[in-house]
Amino acid sequence: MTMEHWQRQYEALADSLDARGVDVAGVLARIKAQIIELPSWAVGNSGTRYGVFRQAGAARHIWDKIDDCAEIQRVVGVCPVMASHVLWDVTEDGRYEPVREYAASKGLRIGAVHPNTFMGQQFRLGSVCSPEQTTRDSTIAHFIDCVRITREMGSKVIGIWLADGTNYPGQDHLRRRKQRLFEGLKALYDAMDPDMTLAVEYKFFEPGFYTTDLMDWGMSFMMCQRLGERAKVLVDVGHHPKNANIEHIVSILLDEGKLGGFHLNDCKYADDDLMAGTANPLQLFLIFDQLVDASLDPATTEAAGQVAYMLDQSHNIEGSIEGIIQSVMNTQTAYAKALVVDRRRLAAAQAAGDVILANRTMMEAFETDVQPLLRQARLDTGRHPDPIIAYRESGYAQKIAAERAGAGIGALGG
Ligand code: RM4
Ligand code: MN
Ligand code: MN
Repeated sequence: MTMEHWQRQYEALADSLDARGVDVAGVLARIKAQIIELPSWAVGNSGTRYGVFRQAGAARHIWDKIDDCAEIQRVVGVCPVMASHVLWDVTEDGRYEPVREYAASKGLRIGAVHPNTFMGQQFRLGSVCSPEQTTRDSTIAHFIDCVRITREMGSKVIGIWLADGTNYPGQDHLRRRKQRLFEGLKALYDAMDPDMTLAVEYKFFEPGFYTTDLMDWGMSFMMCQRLGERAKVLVDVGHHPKNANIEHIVSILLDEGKLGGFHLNDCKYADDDLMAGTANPLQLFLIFDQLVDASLDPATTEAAGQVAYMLDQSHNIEGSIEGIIQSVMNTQTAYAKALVVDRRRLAAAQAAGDVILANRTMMEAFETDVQPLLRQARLDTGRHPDPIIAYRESGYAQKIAAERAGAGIGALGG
């Protein structure tokens, strides 16, 4: 495709959106201003519990991860932030400041910092919910250390996911576990700097198969309410029972000012961690529709503006870097479609009880090909209109495959 062809496509789309009453310049500006955090843990090798398919050039350590994230940002332009998992992103000599500095030298800052309380032997029965006092104490010590790490990384957000749960009825006392959960989270919350935010992630099962201590948004929400204003719910798209209405959850959290952020990915069955927007693009669009709607309502503009968007996925068969780029693009697509909803027509249809027209208005936006808009946003910022092509043409994959030959770390990835 030629530049002229892209230009014509953009002009045709802009005309039809204009006729729909969409402020095209405003939409373009919002597409360019979107920020999606890259998951440091997704660029290394990852796998399933059955095995790991090693990728040529997979990141071996934190420096490679930063290089890879910087390369992704070079082609997409909306990801100047790298989210971090503390245990996997430390330097060889146990430091974090050099991580921030090296990232900054590559044009990246560190986003949400994720403590790790699921990989040590002591966590067999849980972390803060464990019946063992020593495990609870050492978890809290790790939490407090994470506040220091977050500071050293120059971040203001801690994203917490706990693997706590039980496998069998009777294994532990459920109300006691709930009480321990609050105590542990409170210790973390109280240790945070006043300008830090805690994002509390939930997941309905796994690794616990009978109970999970932070099992759903209600549980996260309740903990956050009790903790205070700077504690908010983190929604990982893949952490719900099948067919849960995530956009409805999102709307309620936005209205309560309690939506902290997202872990974006997609799933067919459970916590599959597939590329965002691949299994259920309609769902991703409907989630972004709620976010855009809230951003336009003065009552929720601020709450919507504070939401952090992170990718949390793992690339088992596709190349990690391309998988992440594709997820970014799919997320941009969902956002752009939400931005072109004819909200005046929708509001009128809702008020008139016109169910058909209301739903058609939504579907009209979902079915709009927004790629010309996204390409234009990239061209305007000096980028190739197709980040995957830009990446493939750069020779970066060949370069890292040659440079990193031989070794590969087994990063797990959420
Ligand atoms: C969990 C959850 C967390 C991620 C871990 C590794 O399922 O998604 O966000 O950090 O996996
Ligand atoms: Mn997650
Ligand atoms: Mn997960």
